Amino acid sequence: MINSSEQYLDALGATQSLTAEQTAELETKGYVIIHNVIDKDWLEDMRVTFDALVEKEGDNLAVEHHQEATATRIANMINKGTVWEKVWSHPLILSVCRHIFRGAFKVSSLNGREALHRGGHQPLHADWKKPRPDFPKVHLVNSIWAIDDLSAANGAPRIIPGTHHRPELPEDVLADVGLPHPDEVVFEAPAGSVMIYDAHAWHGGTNNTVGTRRRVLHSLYIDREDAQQQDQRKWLKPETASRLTPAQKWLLDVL
Ligand SMILES: O=C(O)CCC(=O)C(=O)O
Repeated sequence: MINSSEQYLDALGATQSLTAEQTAELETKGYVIIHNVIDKDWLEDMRVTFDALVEKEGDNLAVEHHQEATATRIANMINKGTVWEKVWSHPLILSVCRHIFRGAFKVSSLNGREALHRGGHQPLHADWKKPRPDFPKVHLVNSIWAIDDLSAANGAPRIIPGTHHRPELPEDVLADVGLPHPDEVVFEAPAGSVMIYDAHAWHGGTNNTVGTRRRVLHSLYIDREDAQQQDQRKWLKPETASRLTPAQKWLLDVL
């Protein structure tokens, strides 16, 4: 019988070794980019399901979390299609999370986002906004999944390498968090790539100046002691729960 975090993570396949280069990048930059995580058929399934949700939910999109004026958002995706289950419980992503957290974690939320034409710019921010008396403990790890090709022109996310080592929030130290940052790196990558990052690092969406499709997923993980962005005990539908393994339920903290 499984009864420890380590055993659940093993059962989820979070046992993959990171390369020395990935380990070094996570330490120095705070993020790593992995290509070809999503294959062609899975991508197609994601695109169709993403667009069907947008069509179906209309004005109610992302009411479970928050709406954004110039970007389409979908929240609570854990309950919105089997195609997403391989995302939030992906063994490689969980292996990277295990490395970054160095302790037990759980899913915080799974959301979708698409910067609309001439929209999508966000201030630089860290996903964890609370004080950090326990710095440098990691509370949040995020992964951005490219469903479409991401480019600087179509609003790919930017991230400032090394800022995961800073205890301050960008708004506390930068004169204007809306401006380009001299050190920023834009996550330009082909569809199917995933950027995993320590979500204390400063980052944000950029403007989609050309209007090409730019759908992404945000699969967010949090220290097991912290509160999920999307309380899975409240939101998990019986229909979703019926498909999940005990280890997946542990990862959602609904066991
Ligand atoms: O999708 C992106 O470009 C990043 C979005 C982001 O950082 C956020 O919504 O908090």
